[in-house]
Amino acid sequence: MKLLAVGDLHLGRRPSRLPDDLQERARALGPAGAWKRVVDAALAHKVDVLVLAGDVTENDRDFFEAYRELRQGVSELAAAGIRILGVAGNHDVFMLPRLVAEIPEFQLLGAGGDWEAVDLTISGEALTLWGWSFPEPKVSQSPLTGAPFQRRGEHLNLGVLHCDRDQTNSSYAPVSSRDLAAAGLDGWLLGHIHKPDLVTTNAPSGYLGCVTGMDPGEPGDCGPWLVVIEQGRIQETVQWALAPLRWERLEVDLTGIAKVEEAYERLLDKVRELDATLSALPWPPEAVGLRITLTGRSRFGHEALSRIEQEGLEHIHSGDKGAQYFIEHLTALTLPEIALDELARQNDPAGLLARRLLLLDSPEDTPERQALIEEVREILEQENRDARWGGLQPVPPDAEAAADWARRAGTRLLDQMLAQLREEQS
Ligand SMILES: [Mn+2]
Repeated sequence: MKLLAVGDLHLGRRPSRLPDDLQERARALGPAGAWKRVVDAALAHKVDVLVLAGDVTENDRDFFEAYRELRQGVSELAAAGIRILGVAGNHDVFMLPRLVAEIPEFQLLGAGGDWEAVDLTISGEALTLWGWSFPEPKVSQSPLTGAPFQRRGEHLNLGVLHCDRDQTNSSYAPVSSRDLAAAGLDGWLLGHIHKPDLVTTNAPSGYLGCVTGMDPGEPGDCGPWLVVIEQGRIQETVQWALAPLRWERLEVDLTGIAKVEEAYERLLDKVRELDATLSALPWPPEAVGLRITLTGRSRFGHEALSRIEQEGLEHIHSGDKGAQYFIEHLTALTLPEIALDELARQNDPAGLLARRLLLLDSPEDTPERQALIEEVREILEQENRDARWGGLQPVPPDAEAAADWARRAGTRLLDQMLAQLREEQS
């Protein structure tokens, strides 16, 4: 039996951080395009069952858009004899039951927050799926409390749940890893967190993750998980990384470049290298957003950054399979070529800055370092208290985050100072 487990789809949501020239393809790169890829892959690989772990739709608005897309895919799957089951998450509490009422091929599990078990027997394999759906958008109690898992049958039993794991005070169905393990089922297919866990055959329990790149901060593979059941047990689990939009982080080391143009060449080499890997995947992405950091020791750090920005970030490379690569974010963390120790002996602003940068790399219990970091945290916290960021509920920086921030800001400033000095000298 082939079961395809699909995590957070969020139909109706548009991917964020897309450049202007990809805006017209936002639908194809977002959840709608990802869902189409899921349906096509499920048909091509002849899966038997498709399970959705909640947050299938983004919210109660955009009903018709999400409805049309879901309806289309479900009809195609159902026509091929594929069973479709799912639970509601915190995003689609009202939407999913409404959709399901109109799409009878889609079976909602555990409506209203009552655990439900469904027995499936397909090509000689028996499986019981346990599901629970959000009864309202916020649930502060663990749905595992009082769940009737003691009624489990002899054959394979898997749970499908949208929940917040190991977040005791969460309003999104908090459950503990320990309770999940103690529930007595053979595995858990979880929704809610967009970063996938490794769901292995030994421990087939974890977050399925989102189906296309939702957050530039979460790079790497996204897509549903195939679970192969044979002779009453899970034989194989594999993630189908079929996301049309993918986020990646790239580090480009500028050490040793002789002129600023070489920075762009090095960047393109890195992108080509990445594309060689990605275009060889079974489902190459259509667009790849890059978070790029320029590193190494070079006096061209700052200049390279503005040069790359001038060249344009929107479309830097077309891959072998036509994937479009764009830059989502670019930072220069290059260090000046001049040795800091040497510079630190100077009695000028550059020397003072160099001494402070060296201080950041001294042992953590150095009193001068601690004082410097306190000063930095004070500045960052003042910025956090600024009303403009109020809606984001900024987290106060810890000592290492403050040191990191100071290192970046200081390095950038030193880069600029040295460039200025060189200009004055020439
Ligand atoms: Mn959720």
